[in-house]
Amino acid sequence: MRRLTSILMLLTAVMTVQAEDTPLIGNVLNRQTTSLNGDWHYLVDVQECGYYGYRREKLSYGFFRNAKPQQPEDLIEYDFDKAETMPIPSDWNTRDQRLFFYEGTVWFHRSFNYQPKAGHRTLLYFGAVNYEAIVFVNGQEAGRHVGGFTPFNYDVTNLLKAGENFVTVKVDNKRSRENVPTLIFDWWNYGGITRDVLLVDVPQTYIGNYSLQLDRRNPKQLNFSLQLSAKEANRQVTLSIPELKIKQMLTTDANGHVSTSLKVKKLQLWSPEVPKRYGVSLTLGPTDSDASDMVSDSIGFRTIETRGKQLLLNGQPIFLRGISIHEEKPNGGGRANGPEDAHTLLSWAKELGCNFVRLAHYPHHEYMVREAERMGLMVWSEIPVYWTIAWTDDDTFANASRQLNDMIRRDQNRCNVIIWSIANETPHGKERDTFLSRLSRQAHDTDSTRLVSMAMEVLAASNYHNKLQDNMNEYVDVISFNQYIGWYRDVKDAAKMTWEIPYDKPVIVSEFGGGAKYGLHGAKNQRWTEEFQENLYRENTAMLDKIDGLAGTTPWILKDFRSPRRLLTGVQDYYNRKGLFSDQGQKKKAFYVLKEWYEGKK
Ligand code: GCB
Repeated sequence: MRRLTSILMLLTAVMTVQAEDTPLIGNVLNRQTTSLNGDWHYLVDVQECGYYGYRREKLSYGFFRNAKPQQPEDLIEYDFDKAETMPIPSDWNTRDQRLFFYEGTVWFHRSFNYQPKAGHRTLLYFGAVNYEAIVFVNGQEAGRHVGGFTPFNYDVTNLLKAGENFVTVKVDNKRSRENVPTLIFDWWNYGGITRDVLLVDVPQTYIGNYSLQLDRRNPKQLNFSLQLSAKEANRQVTLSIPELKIKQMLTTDANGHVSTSLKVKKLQLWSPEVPKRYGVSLTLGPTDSDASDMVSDSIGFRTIETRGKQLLLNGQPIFLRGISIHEEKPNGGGRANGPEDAHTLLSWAKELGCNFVRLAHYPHHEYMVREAERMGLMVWSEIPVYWTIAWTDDDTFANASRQLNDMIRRDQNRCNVIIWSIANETPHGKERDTFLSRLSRQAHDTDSTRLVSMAMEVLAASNYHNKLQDNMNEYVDVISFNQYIGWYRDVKDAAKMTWEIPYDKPVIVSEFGGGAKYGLHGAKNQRWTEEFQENLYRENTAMLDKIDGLAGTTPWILKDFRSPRRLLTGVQDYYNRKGLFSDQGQKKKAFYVLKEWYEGKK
């Protein structure tokens, strides 16, 4: 063993340049990028022998070195070039039958050609990797990231060389009690590099991220701020919005930061009916030099606020005709990851009459939010603080907090996002309250132009009277709760139910629903039939109409989705069947009940 170690260490001795943990670049889709999507080689490493030695010591000559035999007698027990390939982005569970239930480590590897540009830097960007990613470039660690649904990037300039380069990613989706989400959750734990991989070409100092928003209280004022990637003073930043005849020159302060407020006279606000966005361009001077940077965006403006139990969009009361959606491909399952998937799923929501979608239970890919914005759909975006998190673990909190931050930072210029949700169905208790109130404060501090909510539970009803009581009520702007009358409780109860939400805030019923297998027909009291689900929707919508202050609903759920908790053979077959569409995209009868109810809410 020792001999092998030394041979390999010699073989693979490379420089020890470390890449830095680089703050998330904003609006990556409109930067100068080269896609690294496509076929990547992969190796399934059940015991992580590419990373740990036989005494579980960390190897300095692991698979990330991409070693090749140099002499005929050399022993190297892996070869990425001969390994099978998988298209990226994707999930391994639906790409390789052997990996359907697999939770563990898979190595991904590809090579690419690169020519450095003088005075430029290169970021390596991942839209998402589930769950833990350790990223290596040319055998050197660029960084590691936890959390399966948020983007991250590393400045890899110093790790790259002219010509052939390789990137290797150790992806591990093992669940653990301390993770976010934790050990149990009702969706498939799809593993892999599930979103785009990009090389981003930026100047030495570049536009890091920025925010352009309508002032929360004053619809005649735009607030703008921008942060450079470095603390460089006296750089000129130009903000222009040609359609509004705005061209504003600003100079960065010692932190490489600019901010300003602009008065606007006539602004067409974004709304589901008219999802207007304005072309915006940002330039970092001096222009016509290698140091300049330019980013364009298209940004909409709206206000969202509450008044008592009312929700106001652009100052007008609005009812959120919503639906919950998991990030799965519209026809056939697997992780959704592109603009086409987004368009199909959101078209179904539009057909249902929706003006709102709840992207459950984690931040969805960026195309989804952008496509929803284009199509006039408001968005609830959420982090996977789901069921029972390790409330007292500092690392767990740091992880959740980082996911919240990155979710907000990625989408802060998407005006259709109106609600950041910090949790789903969490158990009452002091420790939970501390954890969640910190997250709520963080969301408010990071972004004052949106509302904060979380999906709560009504614990028990006595004499059919449901009273929502949750200490978190004071930390959220919108009260939301899930309830399953007709599914986890008798449907006949619905008509008798009364609801008391003792808080002067708008109310969203963030989940209700029941399962049906598409094509299974029978009496309305026969579980799993489309008629059962149809009746459940009838009873529930009638009941919801009696909730005082109801400002919207997001029934559970648009489409059947894979879940390891749904084992009933012949009916569930590892699918949660509460979709209004089947996993193959066929409409069930309940779809029409909800559509009709939403017609009446317009
Ligand atoms: C819930 C959860 C959701 C589940 C759903 C169900 O309350 O929030 O993630 O999938 O119930 O189907 O039981």
